[in-house]
Amino acid sequence: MRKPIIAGNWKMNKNPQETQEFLDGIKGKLPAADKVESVIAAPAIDLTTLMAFAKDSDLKVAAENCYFEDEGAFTGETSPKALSEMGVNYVVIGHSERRGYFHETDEDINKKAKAIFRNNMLPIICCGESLETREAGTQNDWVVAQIKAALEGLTADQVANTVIAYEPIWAIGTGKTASADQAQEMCHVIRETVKDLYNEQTAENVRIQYGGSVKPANVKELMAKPDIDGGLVGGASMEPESFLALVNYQD
Ligand code: G2H
Repeated sequence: MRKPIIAGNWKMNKNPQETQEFLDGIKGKLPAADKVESVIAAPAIDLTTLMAFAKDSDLKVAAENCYFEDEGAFTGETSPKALSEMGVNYVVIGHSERRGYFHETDEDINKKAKAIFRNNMLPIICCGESLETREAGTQNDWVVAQIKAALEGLTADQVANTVIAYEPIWAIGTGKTASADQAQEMCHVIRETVKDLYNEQTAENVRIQYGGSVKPANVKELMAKPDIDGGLVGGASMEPESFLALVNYQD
């Protein structure tokens, strides 16, 4: 039985003070950790504030990126080792904004996934096709190739603990959500890919999120789909009330 995982992705928004205000708003209102995993992925400058809150609550914390080396002369990068030492649980990698604006490659993402496991954290690996690819009808091949490249060399045990986020680029921040059926279809393709690469048990355990204009109004329908285990949510995760409505979608 896979545990649902709803993760906010704040992108490059909120400073530490705004982070604290958000946390004051969700205090005592998260679902029990055995029901739903509630995660916030935040800019590196906000992680200390989030970790201070997380130690006494059911909130899990994600970084939005890290480098694939543990330390060294890499000015401006974030060390996965340091994130792990802070107690950070997850790192989001391969978001389409990082692939697009910062030229992150499948190879970088694979190296980052390995660095995250090496440092005892778990990756949330994003994948997804552009509108052009969807209109050409080649979205399944595109996403399967991204998944194969990202998981290259990972063990079955590691993949069973990985979170994969399917985010069609045409649905990100556009208000255009993929229909629940479109999202389910691709999440199923991803699970079948994991089964082909590893085995049935690994495919049963890997958790797959949908991301792209998820909001309180559509979260229930998406979460009812058999291969959708969670959401990666940008815009609708920014305010306490909306984030709480998402993580408490079962109520
Ligand atoms: C997709 C998503 C968060 P939004 O990027 O990962 O953002 O929910 O605003 O579409």
